[in-house]
Amino acid sequence: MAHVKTLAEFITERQHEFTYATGELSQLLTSFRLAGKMVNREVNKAGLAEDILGAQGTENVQGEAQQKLDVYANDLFIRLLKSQGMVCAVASEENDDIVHFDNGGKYVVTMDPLDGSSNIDVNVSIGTIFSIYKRISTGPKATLEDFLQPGRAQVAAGYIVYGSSTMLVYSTGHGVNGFTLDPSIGTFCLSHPNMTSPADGKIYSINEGNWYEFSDGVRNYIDGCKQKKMSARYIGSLVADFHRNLLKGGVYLYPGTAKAPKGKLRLLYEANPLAFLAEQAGGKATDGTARILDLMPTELHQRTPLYIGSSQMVDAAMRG
Ligand code: AFP
Repeated sequence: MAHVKTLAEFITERQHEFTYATGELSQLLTSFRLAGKMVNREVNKAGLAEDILGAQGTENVQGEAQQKLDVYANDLFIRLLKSQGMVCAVASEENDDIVHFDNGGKYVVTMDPLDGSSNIDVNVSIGTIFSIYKRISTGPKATLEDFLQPGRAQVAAGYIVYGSSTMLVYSTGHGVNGFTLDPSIGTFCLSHPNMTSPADGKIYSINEGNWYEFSDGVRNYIDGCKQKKMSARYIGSLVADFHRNLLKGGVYLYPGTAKAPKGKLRLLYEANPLAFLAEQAGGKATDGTARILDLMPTELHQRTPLYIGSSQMVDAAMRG
């Protein structure tokens, strides 16, 4: 039987590619690896456990109802990141403010611990998205500036998709690799080495329910997709939509609308990490005008329009 490479082995083997101290990356990723497995366990039994499934009764900073699994995943990722000492502070989509550990750690993390959580109750794929940045500030406490770095400064980014199988996909700026969780041994195994985004594709993903709010350019592009008989695929879980398009070739659009010119998605927790991965796979990510990774964030929970996926399709969508 051919030897299957585990995520732990792969990280150790490739840690020389990480720009900073050897060993730090493996410690950083260990939290995501472990938390991902634990969230996966809870997601898989969500239908059985009444105390996990369903709304928590609180709202997050975006004013969205928090599902119980959101809260579980957020607490778990924060606890594990705190325990390994490399991370000084975390900004999460689920928390109003930065969560400080005051430990002088060299890195900060931004994350969406459970993206697409309105899909939990209906058994549809959801995901975790994360970014790791080197701190700019020194001293025991991280600052807001540590988090307001442009996306091109990410030292690593990744996502976990909890779908028909659970996968962890990440990049440290040297390509993108994907690992599938083998539930029989509880280990992520290298299943998708050197993932590359097809330059073109046949799938477009957009919430067409917002049609009357879209600009003429966006409507023109969608009309063109229909004339070419392309396939419309939209899960409403960004990680799952992005993952499918990365494998098959496609474009995901969440443009600004008349009511919400900056769209819905968050720059720090969703757009930047996925833009980093898209570019590392040879794809593209823009806000309709500018490269996502060059945007200068001004606030933690900033929103941005997002055009992401196969490079030729992103270009065509921008032309309108
Ligand atoms: P939820 O976490 O509230 O389900 O939002 C998911 C999400 O941020 C992203 O994963 C989806 O692609 C997008 O919102 C869907 O938004 P619409 O429901 O407006 O299409």
